[in-house]
Amino acid sequence: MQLASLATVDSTKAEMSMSSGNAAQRPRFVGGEGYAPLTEASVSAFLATHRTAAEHLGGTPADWSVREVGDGNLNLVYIVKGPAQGLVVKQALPYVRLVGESWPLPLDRAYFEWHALKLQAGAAPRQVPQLHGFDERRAALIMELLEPHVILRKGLIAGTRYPKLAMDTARFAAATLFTTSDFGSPADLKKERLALFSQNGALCKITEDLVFTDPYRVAELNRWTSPQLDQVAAEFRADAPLKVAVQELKWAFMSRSEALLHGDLHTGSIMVTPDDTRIIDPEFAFFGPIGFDPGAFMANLLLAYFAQPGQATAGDDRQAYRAWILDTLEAFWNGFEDAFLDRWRNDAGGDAFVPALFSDVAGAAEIEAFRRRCLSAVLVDAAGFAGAKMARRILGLAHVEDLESIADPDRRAACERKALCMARDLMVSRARIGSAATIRSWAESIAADEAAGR
Ligand code: SR1
Ligand code: MG
Repeated sequence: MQLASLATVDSTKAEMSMSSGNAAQRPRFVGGEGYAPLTEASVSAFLATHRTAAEHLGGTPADWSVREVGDGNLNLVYIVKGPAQGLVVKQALPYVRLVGESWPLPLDRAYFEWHALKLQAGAAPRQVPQLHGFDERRAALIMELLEPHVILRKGLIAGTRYPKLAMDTARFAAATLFTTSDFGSPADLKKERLALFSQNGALCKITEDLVFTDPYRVAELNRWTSPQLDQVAAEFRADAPLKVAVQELKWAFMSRSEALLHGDLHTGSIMVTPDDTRIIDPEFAFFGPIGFDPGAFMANLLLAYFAQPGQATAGDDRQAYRAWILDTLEAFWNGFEDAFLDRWRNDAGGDAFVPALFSDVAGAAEIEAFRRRCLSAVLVDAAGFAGAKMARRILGLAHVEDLESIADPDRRAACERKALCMARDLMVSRARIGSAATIRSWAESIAADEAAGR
């Protein structure tokens, strides 16, 4: 297949299958002639060239309204509405939007996001946005407009409960991680996918630097609530056991290609209503340790939890809501474990742990015990990754609105100190975690500890 010759790819003829045998080729489709950042003025003309998208919108380009709504760190995001329906155009910029053109970033990430979305749609069809097309020259995905969904992080700041969130996210994570692992995929397919997503290295490097390294050294782009957190930031940089723990986690992230990760499963990558949960933005997708995605989700629930005192008002102290966040964390982990084990017991299509080897009574008992040990180890990993993901949002470059929206710096720093205390415990003491209830009890005891916030 000549990737460079495909100017546009409608989802209806997305012929680049994951098993086409071309996975090891370096994609050559982005950044060449024809790429330019879209603007509100140019999006309609762009979509007019995409038959599927144009039909979806209805009417003519003159009838379409366009609004740029991207509030993430990397891309342009346009909402386009036509007389019939709406859609979203997400376009990669050739640099990190948060920082500017001084930090170049490959447009290829849109290609990996497109492939990841297709794989995720196969594993968890109701939980990703529908793809309408992919324009490789412009590094732009055309997708379903999720309405009336909101970004989960904003819902957590507003104090909204989402009854389906825990189980939907658990099922998404279990389905995508299991089916792409050696438990769920034949070895040749796993390796083919691994070869493809290994090329998303620039996005991995962001995580390697910003999550696992920069918060533990002096780095130009680091920032924190200062002067309130100056002391604790210095303590993190001097904390040898913590630095070993976080580098051990980094090594796991870099070397353990266990399953296709979403790679950035924070609460800004989830769109919700009380009845529906959709996972968006898998541009950081690559093969890594299974615990990384569950850890990212739990980290961001914990950040929301520790931010709640900063969101409290005279009429709502947020205590009940905080408890709901921890209920969600526990239900998520337990749901993930159950769903992953269920698939492993009943749908083991991979080449690792061949079911026929364990068909007798003794074998069945032994493999079941192994499966449970394996999920316990994934929880320990997830807890460690959660700690690393929390600390980077307080001491590193990219922060989260949960905490940033707390205007009073003393109040914000009190929340952040407790979150950092939790983050450190999760990394350094993760081997002691036997269940999600342990994570809950650690969070509750740090939240109740006046000294931890000082
Ligand atoms: C420079 S990019 C900063 C962060 O934004 C993304 O959401 C990822 O989490 C990344 O680390
Ligand atoms: Mg994102």
